[in-house]
Amino acid sequence: MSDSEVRDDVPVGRYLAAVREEAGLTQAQLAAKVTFSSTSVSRIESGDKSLSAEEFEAVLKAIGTTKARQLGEFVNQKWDVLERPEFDHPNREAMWSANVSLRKLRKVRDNPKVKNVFVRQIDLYEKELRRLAGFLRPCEHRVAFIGSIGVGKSTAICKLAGLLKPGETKLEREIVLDTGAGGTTICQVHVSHGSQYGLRIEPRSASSIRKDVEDFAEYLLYLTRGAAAKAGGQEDDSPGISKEVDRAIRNMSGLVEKKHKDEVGKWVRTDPAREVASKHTKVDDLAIDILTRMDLIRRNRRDAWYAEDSDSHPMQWLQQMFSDVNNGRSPEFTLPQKIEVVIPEPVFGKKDYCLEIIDTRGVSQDVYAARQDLESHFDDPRTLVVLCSTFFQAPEQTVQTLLRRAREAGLRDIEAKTVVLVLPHDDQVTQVKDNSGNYVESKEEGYDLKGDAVNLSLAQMGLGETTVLFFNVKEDAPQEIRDALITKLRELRHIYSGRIAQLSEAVELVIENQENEEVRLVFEEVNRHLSTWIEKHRVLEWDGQPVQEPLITAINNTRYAATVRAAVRRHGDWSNLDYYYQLGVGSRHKAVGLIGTRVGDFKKIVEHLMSDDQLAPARMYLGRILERVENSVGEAYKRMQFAGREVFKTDLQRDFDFWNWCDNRWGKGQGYRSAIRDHTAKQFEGHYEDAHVRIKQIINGEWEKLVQLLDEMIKDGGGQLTGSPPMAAGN
Ligand SMILES: Nc1nc2c(ncn2[C@@H]2O[C@H](COP(=O)(O)OP(=O)(O)OP(=O)(O)O)[C@@H](O)[C@H]2O)c(=O)[nH]1
Ligand SMILES: [Mg+2]
Repeated sequence: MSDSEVRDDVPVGRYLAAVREEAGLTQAQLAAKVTFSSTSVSRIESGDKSLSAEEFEAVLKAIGTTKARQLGEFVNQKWDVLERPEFDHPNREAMWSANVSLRKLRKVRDNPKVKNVFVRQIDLYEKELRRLAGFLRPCEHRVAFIGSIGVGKSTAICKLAGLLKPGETKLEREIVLDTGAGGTTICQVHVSHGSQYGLRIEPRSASSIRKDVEDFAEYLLYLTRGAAAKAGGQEDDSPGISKEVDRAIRNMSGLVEKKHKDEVGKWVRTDPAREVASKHTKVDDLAIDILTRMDLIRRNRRDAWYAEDSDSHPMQWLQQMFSDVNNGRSPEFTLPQKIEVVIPEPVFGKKDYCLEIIDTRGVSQDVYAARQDLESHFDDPRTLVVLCSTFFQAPEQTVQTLLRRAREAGLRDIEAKTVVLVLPHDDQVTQVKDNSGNYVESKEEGYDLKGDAVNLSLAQMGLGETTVLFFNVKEDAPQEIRDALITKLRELRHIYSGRIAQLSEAVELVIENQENEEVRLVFEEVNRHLSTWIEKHRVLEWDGQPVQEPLITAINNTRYAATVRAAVRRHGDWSNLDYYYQLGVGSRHKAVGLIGTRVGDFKKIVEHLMSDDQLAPARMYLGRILERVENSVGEAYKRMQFAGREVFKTDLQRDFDFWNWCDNRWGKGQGYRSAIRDHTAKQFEGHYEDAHVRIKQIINGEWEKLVQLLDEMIKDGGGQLTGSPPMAAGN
């Protein structure tokens, strides 16, 4: 190190303070070890005083820990390709390794003697290194809790995130988020770290609220007409909208059911909503009446923040505020589509990660679990999915459906990003019996036995590596679950740093072999094999399931006709039964069937080549090709899903004949759900020719893109075909 000042682009003082604290030294103790005063140490740490390189070295030596040595190395590192991360970045070493490898690649590229076959490898490795480092750089992650209504998601989240009102002994009074008998959380709730306690909402659109109110109104009219309506053909007594929304509309419009004692002391219930309904005959008129009572214009508040001088405890304030918003009881807030709960401490107490916990609206038995707001979490590579299950049924149906669907969607790394969280209540675990029919003797034994059963079910789905955790909120230490979730996130990130390590190894091989003629010939042979395969498979063979399959399944798995009716009222655009989302999924399934099968074939060829000892020098390279292809396929599936949704939306949403038919079918006798299901299936067979053609074109286009990617990686001259400049950033 020279005697110049320590680099000023690194907050050395802040890092030194952390390293000193970790070593258990006070500023005075450190000062005593070097020739500084305590004040100087303090000024260095706050960044007010700069250090010479010698002084810095002396301070690090005085601290004397491994961390101090690492800090010295870190400050001297030349981050010339990637941006320098923070010293406490959890994957700093992997990122450094990426930086070094990228630098080396740059140098190899500058060698005029390097042959084409190596240039293409350089391109591939560069793109992959940048992609992986790009994933690792941010430490933001989401942890999404998903499961059936009433399994205890909100309760578990509050226990884990410390959202607890002090001084309460009863569980439901202690929990800050709204909890109840099921059907409680009205929309997705995000818990994140901010400057103060508060709450922000994203409002639902006026038109979607109106649709909900129309459903509610139709249901009320049915109730007030009673038997007459039944004769007209309504086949069940579900309101269509969810329980959570029903409750909020009643609160917002002041039409809450009341309970009082009659003259003889018997409890009777009156429903003012029915009284209002009895004054109307038309759904529209009643809906407008209710909407007027809801006074949406006045409900324009979007956030609320805890006042420091408030008399109440922040948790008590948050609990009240959240409950008011979640139930539609606050006159200033409208129906939310998302609630953000902000707390002034890092979530889970983690400073090196920035976590956001997502509570989701429970999956009701009335509808199919395959909702976009839930499944989208699987597609986000940064989100950990926590599938919550009751104890006795673990892994319950909702969990299984979502996992099966994630597999069908062609997702990689499902096990790496999913946790099954089993939530035993009270003494449920003691009711487990072992193989000989005896009750278990301890909680651990109960968890073990149940864990085996859950693991077996998951293994039968081909997902045996999924983490299974047990959490009894009344007994088990939240810290253990927090730690397990963080470990899972670490492992998820570790997959990426592991891939960087493999790439770094591959880079070393390129450097070693760049002028080696023998190795070049091996690569050329490998590429010849792969090229032959590509030539044979340039065009996709068309067949497979119809795109409407998941939609038909979703209609079929809906319990009440009123739910299907509610989707029809919205021309298919409804979160509980979303026609377009399911058609997007259907299009994705088609891509998985066609492209996925092809890629599976390709993988076999690559693995075969990798097992050939004569081609050993190309193993690393082949592995990287596979990795790149698999990642690109995953991206293609996501694009396909999005495109499928949009393509059908254009045609189907405007198909007024179709929707009119579905609308008119309501009230004309039993079997509404199957009638709509069959009519929908038939409609897709004979209509939307353009949309079907478009889907085919898009899937073919995605395959062409993948083939082009392979060409670029493998074929002679492919590198030039891309037209991309050397060292293009990202992928
Ligand atoms: N006895 C007992 N009750 C529990 C436990 N965990 C949750 N509960 C209760 O179960 C009910 C449902 O819990 P919630 O946390 O509201 O469940 P949820 O999954 O968020 O429900 P939704 O928001 O409706 O999907 C509440 O009444 C909780 O108080 C537990 O470990 N023991
Ligand atoms: Mg909840």
